[in-house]
Amino acid sequence: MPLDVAKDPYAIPEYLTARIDDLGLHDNVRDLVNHGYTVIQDPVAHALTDRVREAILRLADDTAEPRKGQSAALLLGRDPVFAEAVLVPRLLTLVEFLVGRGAILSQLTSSVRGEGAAPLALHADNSWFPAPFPSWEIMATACWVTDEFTKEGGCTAVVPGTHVLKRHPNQQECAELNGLQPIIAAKGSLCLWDGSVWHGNYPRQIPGKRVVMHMTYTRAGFAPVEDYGHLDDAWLEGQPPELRDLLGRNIFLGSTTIASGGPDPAKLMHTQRLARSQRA
Ligand SMILES: O=C(O)CCC(=O)C(=O)O
Ligand SMILES: [Fe+2]
Repeated sequence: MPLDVAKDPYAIPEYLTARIDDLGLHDNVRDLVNHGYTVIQDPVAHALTDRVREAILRLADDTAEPRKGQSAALLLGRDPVFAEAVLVPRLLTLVEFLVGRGAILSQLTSSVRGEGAAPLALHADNSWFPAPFPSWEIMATACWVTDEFTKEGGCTAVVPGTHVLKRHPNQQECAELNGLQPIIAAKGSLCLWDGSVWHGNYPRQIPGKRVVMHMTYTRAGFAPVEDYGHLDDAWLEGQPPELRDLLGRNIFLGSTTIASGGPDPAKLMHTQRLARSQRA
């Protein structure tokens, strides 16, 4: 089945063709190529959805202030359902289409949004990379809808087609939100996008809780070659401060803990400053 955009990086690799055929994913591939996102229906995901939602709500209550009740992070291993959830066949196949064979789980976190929750600003998930983004995708993110995605309910919002621009939205684009569309999706849907497409979400205007699991996968090549996790603060004591930088200890990547429910805020701000200074 020919794709509308005939670009080499988007060609389906031979080893994936049979899986994409068998699982009936050609429409999803076409969405990803043409719009930068797609909504996946997988019976395995639908069967797990109630358990995913219950586990997130339970674990979000265990999170310390100020994120208590609003997020639970570092989810894999905290409930058996998550090990099943990261392997949903249709999701993994499309993740592989976007970010290659051997893709690595980068983040498994969640958000709980109640009535009045503020909108999330427009962004591309390639947040820590300068433009132009490479022609191939760095990362893929899926949002697992555990209730229902409606505009009033504060669903994800996307500007379809912006993935081909290969850059971040600028201030004016973030303010104007031209072309922004809601991703309307039923309970149990998986909304998947690449790291380049511009998206955010709508404020929540209705009672109840929007509970979403955020699943990020990245290319195998982005993992460090060597893991220096064993070099602790005691080892770093008295060493030049640049060594801490080189080991990534001052940036937010890897700083999420179960108790905090998200990355270290000071490190996140520091990383944002670093990323902004390298952007055009
Ligand atoms: O919460 C949402 O609707 C979108 C969150 C988001 O931007 C993401 O997971 O990349
Ligand atoms: Fe995002």
